Amino acid sequence: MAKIKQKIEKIKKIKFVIIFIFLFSYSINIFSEEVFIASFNTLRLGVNKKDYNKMAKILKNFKLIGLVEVMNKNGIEELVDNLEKETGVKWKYNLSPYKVGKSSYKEFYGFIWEAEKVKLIKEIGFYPDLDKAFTRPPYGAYFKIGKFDFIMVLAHSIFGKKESYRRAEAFNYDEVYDYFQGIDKKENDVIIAGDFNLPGHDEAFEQMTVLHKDKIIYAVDPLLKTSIGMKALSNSYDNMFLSSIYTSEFTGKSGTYDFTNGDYKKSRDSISDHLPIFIVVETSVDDD
Ligand SMILES: [Ca+2]
Ligand SMILES: [Ca+2]
Ligand SMILES: [Ca+2]
Repeated sequence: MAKIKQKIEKIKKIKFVIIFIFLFSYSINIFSEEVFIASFNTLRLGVNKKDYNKMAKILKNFKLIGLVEVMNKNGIEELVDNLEKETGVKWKYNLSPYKVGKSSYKEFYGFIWEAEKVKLIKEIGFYPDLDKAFTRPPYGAYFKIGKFDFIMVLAHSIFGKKESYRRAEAFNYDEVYDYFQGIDKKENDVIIAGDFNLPGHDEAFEQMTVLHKDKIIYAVDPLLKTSIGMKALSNSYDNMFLSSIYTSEFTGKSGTYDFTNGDYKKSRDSISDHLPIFIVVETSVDDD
């Protein structure tokens, strides 16, 4: 009899522990605030013909989106107008102060965000590319979502005639990271996002992804294709790099947003030849 009683006591204890674990993890979930941050190569926004309403339907899934290949202010403003119509809430944008590139082709970098959720703390500006290592020097701004504040840097690497041109540029991204990391001693969240014209695991990024003391990772799996060919998705060119030491706010969840529905040509003609890529971050805490 005593043995049975003991057993029941034991079961009660286990039950209590299980309930406690359940409540504990549930309470974490109550306070969790996961937010999707994206980057997107828009394929000449403002110049190419676009279905802006469809584009807004795609991008409304994210709270902050970094844009490359923005050709003019009208394009980004039309996108913001459509996002506001689609979501019923206010959106804002930031455009780099000038276009960058070769004399034959230049583009702006841009950010768009849902105004209630995301705050632009400060525009930081271009990477001071003294060695002229980049055709389009990366551009950064300082944002805050919930408690999570971070510097988001946009990059659009050279495509060039050969892969070696792209690699030559890619070797310098560790210096871009160091520059933006060095801007603020206390703030250490730096996310470099955009179209790199190389997959994240390319050896040209190894100064960052293998050798850097901040243990920088690429967030999007290179097995995921991020650009749209005529008959299929192709190449994993878009990604985000961040420090796995400092940016523990990154949940490890990331991906591409495939809006093509298998219709590649129409997608290219009306939206872009790239998919948006994203990371999911936890915004209820910030450690720096
Ligand atoms: Ca921070
Ligand atoms: Ca720093
Ligand atoms: Ca952090």
